[in-house]
Amino acid sequence: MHIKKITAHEILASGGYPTVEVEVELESGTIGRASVPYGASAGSHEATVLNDGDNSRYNGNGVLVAINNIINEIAPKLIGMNANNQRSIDELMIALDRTPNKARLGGNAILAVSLAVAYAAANEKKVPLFKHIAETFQTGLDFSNNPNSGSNFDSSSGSNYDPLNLPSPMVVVIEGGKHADETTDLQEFCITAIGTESVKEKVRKAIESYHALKSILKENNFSTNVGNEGAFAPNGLPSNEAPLNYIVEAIKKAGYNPGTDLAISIDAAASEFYQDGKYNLAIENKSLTSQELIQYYKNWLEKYPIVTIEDMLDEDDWENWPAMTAVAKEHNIENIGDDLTVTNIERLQKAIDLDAISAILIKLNQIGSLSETVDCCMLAKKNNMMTVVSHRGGGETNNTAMVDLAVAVGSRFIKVGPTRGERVSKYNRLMEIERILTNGKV
Ligand code: 2PG
Ligand code: MG
Repeated sequence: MHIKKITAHEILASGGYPTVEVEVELESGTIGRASVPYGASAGSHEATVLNDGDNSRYNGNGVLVAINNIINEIAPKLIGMNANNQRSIDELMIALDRTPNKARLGGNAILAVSLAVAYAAANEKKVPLFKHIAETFQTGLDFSNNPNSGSNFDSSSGSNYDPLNLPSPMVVVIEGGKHADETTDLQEFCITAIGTESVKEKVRKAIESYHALKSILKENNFSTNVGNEGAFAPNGLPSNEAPLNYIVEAIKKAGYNPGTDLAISIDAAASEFYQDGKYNLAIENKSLTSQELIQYYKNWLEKYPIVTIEDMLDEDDWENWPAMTAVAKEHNIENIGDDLTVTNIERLQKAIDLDAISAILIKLNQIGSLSETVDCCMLAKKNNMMTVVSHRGGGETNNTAMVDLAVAVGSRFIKVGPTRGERVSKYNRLMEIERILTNGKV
């Protein structure tokens, strides 16, 4: 399990800019490889994505400095360490960085190494990444084989874990905000699977509804071009509420029940339209205070089958978040923090203390190491808080570590777009994990 060699290089992410990919080789010859994403509407309290700032390459967005940091600073310290000691390795990199937000070595550099180490260790153990994460951090989920089980999904699964507990798809179907031009002020409208069937069926129902939405948008003369996350990004919608109507219609058109099979999730990403104490809803020509905005949302919660809301207020509007959570609770839905909490245990603890949220979005690159991400998930779990593991809007890669993480910590949902290779790779991995668990080859 000892690390022999670490290599790093630039690859392109879905946004067309470079990101970091790392390969970790063990003494045995086993290799672990990982790449990391970057956000478009990144919260200002996130770990740093270290870009070169050299305008002669990729408009300054190269990541050669991060790569040099891996080769010259991180690798020499990690060679010879046991890849199974994930926490020590992550702690060593954090100490080497010496900044609170991984600004010196780069959150992108540290996370890519952190994940490549985890893949190498999992590969050496010949177990899937989700099982390795669950064992390493003792997340409380038991994916070990059950020798007496059959392979029929409906009777008993191949492991001690019930695949019906796998995370469900939260599929972004309409996107606006910073993810697409001239669309809604709010960033994301999702079709979220809330039924009790297998992941494979949930994916099918949600994606069929996405296709139904395409025909509905076309009928209403909207473009069905897609944005960053592979969701529709129609220009000229009359209001931020319009997508909610179309989504309900689409779910019905696909033959499902809004509110029982499939429901709606919203991510406002409100920091992006907040300025000097006001929330500016440009397409409606409105400028609202926090209290007015909460009332505006409340009206939707009464009318539509919404099950989760996310970042409905600015990332530093702490004093108004508890009121939003209270409204969510009245409607029996979850209020998720994303830019507010940035997968950071200190911000999560503050949110818990203030009753500012009831659930948390998790993104590995917001905090920048596997150990810290799992710690955040476990703190949420300890407080009976749902976790939702998410893709990034700016640039994703085909790496699927976020899915294995979601399974390992028992997340309720994964939030991912419905089309584009780097998005469907996540759903394909989730369905693969379902097959692995069902067939008992964990
Ligand atoms: C979000 C994400 C992902 P971004 O706000 O939840 O959908 O967007 O990666 O741009 O921050
Ligand atoms: Mg968000």
